[in-house]
Amino acid sequence: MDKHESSAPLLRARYLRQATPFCAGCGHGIFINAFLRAADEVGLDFERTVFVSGIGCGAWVPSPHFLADTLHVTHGRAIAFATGVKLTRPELEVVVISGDGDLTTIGGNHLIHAARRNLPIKVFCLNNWLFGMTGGQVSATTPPGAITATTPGGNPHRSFDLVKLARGAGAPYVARWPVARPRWLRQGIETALREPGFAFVEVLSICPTQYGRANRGQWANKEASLPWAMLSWQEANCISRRKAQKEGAEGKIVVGEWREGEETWDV
Ligand SMILES: Cc1ncc(C[n+]2csc(CCOP(=O)(O)OP(=O)(O)O)c2C)c(N)n1
Ligand code: SF4
Ligand SMILES: [Mg+2]
Repeated sequence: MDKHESSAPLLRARYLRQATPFCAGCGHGIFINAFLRAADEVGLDFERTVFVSGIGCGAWVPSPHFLADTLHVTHGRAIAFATGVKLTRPELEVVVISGDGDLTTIGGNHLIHAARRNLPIKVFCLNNWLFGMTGGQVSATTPPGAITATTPGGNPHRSFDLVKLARGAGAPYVARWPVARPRWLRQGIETALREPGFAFVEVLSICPTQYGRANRGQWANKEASLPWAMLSWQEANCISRRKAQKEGAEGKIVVGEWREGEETWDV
């Protein structure tokens, strides 16, 4: 048995104020599980940590659920508020947890400048490929061709590669992990929490309710429930960086971590 498994009730009592409101099968719930285990493992002191989030389902992860000081701020401005907290109280850990719409669409400008300045905060972006909370509208990370409430004929635009975006803006540590691989995710969160500088982690989440239903044809496993079909798709379509370097990554999503100073950032 995983050494963390037996401590689930303890972790809940120690770190959660109340039950979370997510739809059944939402990937954000898997993230919470992984995050709390990682935080416990690295000894993140919730008394000395400020969690900041914007608006959206992803933004509901820390606030009001975590037993810590949480700022639930204006949509798109989580990193702006986090910047203020870190500058005025540098001794505190500042952790931003929010969605792709919040951090990379309306709030993209704050993200690139925090990366450029190497602001010592941790940013976890829950990327479910659209605006989940507000009814499933297109975001900057919606894949081309995907059906959303505002792109019923398929998204005509390209999407951001968040790893390349954050890296291009100067982030010294960038990672991408899928919720379909909770162990990788947990270990990746641990590493990010230990980083001294700006750390950006793209969490490939899933939104069965909005994205999953609108794009039913994409999920190969037609017999499975939607969350399960989406997780199976994610598992089958993500490839570790190490494996991709040996085998190539054609058509796959490369997951892993990227550090400043490496020779190549391509894969
Ligand atoms: C200034 C402003 N514009 C728009 C909204 C409406 N709004 C609330 S959450 C949201 C998008 C959330 O998407 P994301 O951050 O990806 O989170 P998800 O729900 O997908 O987890 C939007 C557009 C708002 N609250 N404030
Ligand atoms: S709408 Fe989507 S992102 Fe929001 S709680 Fe439901 S499944 Fe999760
Ligand atoms: Mg989203």
